[in-house]
Amino acid sequence: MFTLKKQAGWMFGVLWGLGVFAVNAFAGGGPIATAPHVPDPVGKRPAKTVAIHFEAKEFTGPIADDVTYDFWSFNGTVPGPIARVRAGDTVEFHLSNHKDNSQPHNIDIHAVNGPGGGAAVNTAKPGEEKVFTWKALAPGLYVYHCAAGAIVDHISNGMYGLILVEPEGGLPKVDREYYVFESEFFAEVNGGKAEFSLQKGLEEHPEYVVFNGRQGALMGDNVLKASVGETVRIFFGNIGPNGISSFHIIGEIFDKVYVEGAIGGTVNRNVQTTVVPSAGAAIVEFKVDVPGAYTLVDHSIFRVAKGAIGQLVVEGEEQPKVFRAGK
Ligand SMILES: [Cu+2]
Repeated sequence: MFTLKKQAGWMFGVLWGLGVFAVNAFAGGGPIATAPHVPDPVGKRPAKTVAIHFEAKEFTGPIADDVTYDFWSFNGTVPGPIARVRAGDTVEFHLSNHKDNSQPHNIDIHAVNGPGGGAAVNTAKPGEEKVFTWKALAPGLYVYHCAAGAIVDHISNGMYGLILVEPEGGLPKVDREYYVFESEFFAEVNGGKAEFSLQKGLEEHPEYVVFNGRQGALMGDNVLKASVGETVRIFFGNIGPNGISSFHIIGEIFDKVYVEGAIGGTVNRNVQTTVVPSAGAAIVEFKVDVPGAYTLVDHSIFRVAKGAIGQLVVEGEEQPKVFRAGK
């Protein structure tokens, strides 16, 4: 979570000028952030009109150590940003398609009530911008994705992410929030280059299954962090495109799971592993009681070897009444 909102005016200008606005909580003028970060809570503000700006961007980047992939993305990251609005907001959504791209792109937002989740009216050719306006009627955590062309290649190449529609009054306060997104990549790998394979998609044999767009995105210097006693909320999405995720954190129990990302429906308590369907989401919350490294996995455990692993490192004093070696 960020405290940028209060100082956003001048700070945005300064950081942008310095070229270090990597977190881009407000890049493009909307309430968005780049994984694993999450925009500030909407909280108790009244409903209003919110402008969100996405840009379809094709780029080449790492998918694993020493292996690159030609990604298609929203805003140049995989997954795309997480956007945050509240129920009752009217969203003026701008989708531009970078002029250097090879493909038309659009966006199907699962939070939208309307044809194609918006995709029926927002397909943009390279160099074009499309705008559509929709009202967020139902709170929840929703997937968005590109649905242009044959769809499968646009989804498989990285065009997806999450939008959170908060309920009126906001979600309960927590200490930390993170954005984690699981996806499969179907590829033939040759000489440091992974190339999309339609055949592997049809066979449902992913070469990579990753959190936040590449192997190692949540490992090493990029682990998630928390302190003993804090409550952590993870906004978790899974695109598939084929696989159902069995999201689990080794050594933790989810105190609360907003099942299938629904807000206002069932909240399950004391959950070990939660099922997240293709193009679905879940919100999990848990208090971290004991210091140490906690490993995020898709517990369809062979997928760990394909990249479905990350870590949350918890710092603080040992809590021997909760956990200790020996008697
Ligand atoms: Cu696309």
